[in-house]
Amino acid sequence: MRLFVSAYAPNPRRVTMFMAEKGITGIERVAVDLNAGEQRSPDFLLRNPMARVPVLELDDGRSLSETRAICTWLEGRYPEPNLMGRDFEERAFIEMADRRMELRLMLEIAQCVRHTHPGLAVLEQPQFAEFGQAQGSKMRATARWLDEELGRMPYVAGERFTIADITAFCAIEFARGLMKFRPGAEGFDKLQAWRDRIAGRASADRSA
Ligand SMILES: N[C@@H](CCC(=O)N[C@@H](CS)C(=O)NCC(=O)O)C(=O)O
Repeated sequence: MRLFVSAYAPNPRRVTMFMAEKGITGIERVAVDLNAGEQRSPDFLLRNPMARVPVLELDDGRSLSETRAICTWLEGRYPEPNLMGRDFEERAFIEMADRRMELRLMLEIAQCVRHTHPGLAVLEQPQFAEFGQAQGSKMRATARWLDEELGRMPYVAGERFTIADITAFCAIEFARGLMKFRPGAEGFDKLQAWRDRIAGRASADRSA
């Protein structure tokens, strides 16, 4: 198997952190240079016509993309430790939390950065700065809500560490770099404390 990734990109990081939590080793990593447009090369488009990383190439040659789908596959192949739910009910609640993190927090951060940061102009054309700034405000509203949630429970989906924490953490870390977002500096103390706790996990180490 091979995993197509890109340095500093948050979605591939979700998969590599998920793998580190499970202690999965032996999957070769192939670096895709997004700034050079390698994700739009004919070869790569055969793997993922959406021109995005991550992509997991399976042993039978098929390519699986979409971060959550890759994690679902890995969870099935390497069930322990469980990160996506043990029964249908737990799976549903974890999916709810994870999709909120992906479709709100991560997407708002990605849209903000892609439309406001000069370094992302190579990936996003045209850039709409006003739209990007509005996404930044929406992200802060989501962060405020998450901060309150984390006052009631220790992890994003409840009482234990799950894929939803990985999605949220990778989003926040991306915002930390490119939006200079520090939850504590904006009054989100519980979000900051959660972030610092997750950052202490071995899987949060980029080289993991
Ligand atoms: N929905 C996709 C999103 C993947 C995605 O947006 N990947 C970014 C890197 S984090 C990418 O490949 N960007 C390349 C581009 O915009 O051309 C997933 O969940 O994997």
